Amino acid sequence: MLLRIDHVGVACHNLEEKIEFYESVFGLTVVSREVNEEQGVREAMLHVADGAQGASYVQLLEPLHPDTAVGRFLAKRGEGVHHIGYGVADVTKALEEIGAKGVRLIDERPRHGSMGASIAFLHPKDVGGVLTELVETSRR
Ligand code: V0V
Ligand code: CO
Repeated sequence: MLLRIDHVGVACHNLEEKIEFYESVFGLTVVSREVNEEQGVREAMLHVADGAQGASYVQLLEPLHPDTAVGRFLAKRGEGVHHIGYGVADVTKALEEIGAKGVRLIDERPRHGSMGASIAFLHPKDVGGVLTELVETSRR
């Protein structure tokens, strides 16, 4: 069901500073920057690699307000890995299958994600403490 790691989401206080860090230390390149009001984030995707099943990225996330998912995470835990995003062929189908196994779905239906993807989150409490995102990419 999981095709690849699409992205690792990293929570940070200052997006521009973290982009500079990833560019200068790892030589990564920003391929997309978006504000996603629904998710409460300003985010950037940095391309890491291309694989047979598609590309993988680091997603840097800055909260739009303290009272958002990433804002609360930063206040509680500080900067660091926030979620893992796995590529799936069909996010609606994956949600059905995973939900049927008793895993709590944060999103019952797909939401708008970075670069035109359809995304949905699974509750970290049911995934061993890992906030897990399913990503159906619009890139083919
Ligand atoms: C919270 N918890 C986490 C966590 N965030 N555990 C692991 N990883 C995380 N990132 C734990 C937290 O420590 C609490 O456990 C418990 O879950 C409830 O958290 P809370 O402090 O009450 O925080 P809430 O109200 O923010 O709820 C947590 C959830 C929320 C996961 C339900 O953050 C959420 O709905 N996230 C999904 C949306 C999201 O994260 N969007 C931003 C990325 P204890 O302390 O009670 O044990 S947007 C994105 O990735 C996009 C657009 C994209 O990829 O394209
Ligand atoms: Co993400």
